[in-house]
Amino acid sequence: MKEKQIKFYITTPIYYVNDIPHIGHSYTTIVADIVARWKRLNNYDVFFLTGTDEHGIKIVDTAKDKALTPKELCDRMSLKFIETWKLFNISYTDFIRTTEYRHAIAVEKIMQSLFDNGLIFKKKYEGLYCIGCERFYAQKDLDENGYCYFHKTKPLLQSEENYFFKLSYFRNKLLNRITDSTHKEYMEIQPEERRNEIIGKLELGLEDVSFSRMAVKWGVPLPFDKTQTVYVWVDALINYATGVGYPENKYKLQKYWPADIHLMAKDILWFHCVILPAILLGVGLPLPKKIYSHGFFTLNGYKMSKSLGNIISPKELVDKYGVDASRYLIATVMPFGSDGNISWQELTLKYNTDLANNLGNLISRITKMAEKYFNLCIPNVDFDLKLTKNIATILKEGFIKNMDNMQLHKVAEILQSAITLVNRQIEIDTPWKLAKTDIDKLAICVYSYLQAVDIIAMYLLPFMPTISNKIWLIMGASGDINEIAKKYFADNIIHKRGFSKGGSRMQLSEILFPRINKL
Ligand code: ME8
Repeated sequence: MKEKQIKFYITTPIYYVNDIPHIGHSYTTIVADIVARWKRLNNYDVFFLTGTDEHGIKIVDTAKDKALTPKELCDRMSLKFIETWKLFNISYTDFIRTTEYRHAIAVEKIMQSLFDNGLIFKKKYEGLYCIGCERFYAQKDLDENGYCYFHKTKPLLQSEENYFFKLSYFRNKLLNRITDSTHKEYMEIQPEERRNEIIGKLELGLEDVSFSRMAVKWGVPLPFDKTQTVYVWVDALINYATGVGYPENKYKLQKYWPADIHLMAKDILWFHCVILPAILLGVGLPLPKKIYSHGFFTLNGYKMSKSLGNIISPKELVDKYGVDASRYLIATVMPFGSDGNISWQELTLKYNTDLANNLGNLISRITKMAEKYFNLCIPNVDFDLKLTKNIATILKEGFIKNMDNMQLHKVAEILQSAITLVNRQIEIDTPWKLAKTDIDKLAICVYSYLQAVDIIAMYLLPFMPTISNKIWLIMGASGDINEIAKKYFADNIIHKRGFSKGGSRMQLSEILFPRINKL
């Protein structure tokens, strides 16, 4: 009987189309992809949603600057995100655009429900608005010169009559869901220090927020007052429900809702931990299970963004390191949760150390040995299980412990230690001496290295989907690596005959990770 799959719903933010995709956006999306792939390999029914945020004043202004209509800008720029995710081999289930019809229906339905539930009221409002963030700020939230911390620009005074959401009504409920881990709808926020910041702010009190705009025409009109459009952030947050079928596809919604993980950087945590859950409470939808925020990639201490002109483009990165290596480097170069100042030197150093010198070198040594002593034919012997079992244990424990917490830099360390272990075993065995004294023992050694590398390749799959498959073929392993890995992760049995079968042929390979000499 087929085992029932557990669902796993993971999301990235939907990115604004005023900016071109850079490695900041790529970081979140690649991390989400690695986790999604890992979950699929562990037999979860994964729904992975990403997309673009296409309404609001920022988009209108950018389109005007480029002499385009907002729709033309959105079509062009959302395509750039789709192309970038294709470049990085991102395995999303759906790509949502907030200008799609299905999304307008969802936004209208939610706004109408909030209105019908008595949670929306009209009020005149005056405040300081940062267009970069698309939000109002109190003076105390700005720096000493009155500038936004994220965009280094001065928010402008805006005043209009808007529809407000009774956010204050949800303060205690939210605090309860965030702090009481025994609550059946407990919402976990990570990392801990960000969670504490959110709790601290909630404890100070919550003010009602404006949920509509009179002056912004590029948005979804309010169903109960067509002269105003829905505030872009509310429109954006609803994408997570639209993506899994809200409101019409009840089956899909029931299957995947709520999200198991909403992933993002710290800049937009408040919206996800406070505004989104309050909307969901207001319409009676369950709250997300986990909200994970990571740090910023910074260049010269500033968050990377097009407006600051300090971006590294995905194409530059892939041209230099290749697709799979770029995925690995971006996802593991900084600890998840902290900020990381990034440089080409640092990336190249990590590429040379982890990939060219450790993994690449291991594959090349084993293939050379197999070619020289066995003409690339896998020896037909029983292998020594000790090395393989060690590798399997290190990897299994490391992945289980760190993958669900997104600690991908730790997972990378564990992968590297497993690779180092095989490299070290080769030094201990001294195959070049055995070739002269004990060819049977050499056969057992080489066969053991192959089995160990097969297991490493399976664990590398979420990070390097193409190169793992290549390594699998080089090692002469047969069958679809993805299917075999699924079975292996489920029962965790290393059979004495292994994955690379005795008598099969290995393949010679090009150098997988050519060393880069210029830092
Ligand atoms: O905020 N370092 O969109 P956005 C790390 N549309 N991550 C970065 C980054 C950097 N330098 N720059 C961007 C929005 N990111 C809204 C979201 S969701 C309902 C609406 C990533 O285009 C990171 O995930 O400004 C951050 O949270 C997101 O891009 C912001 O993307």
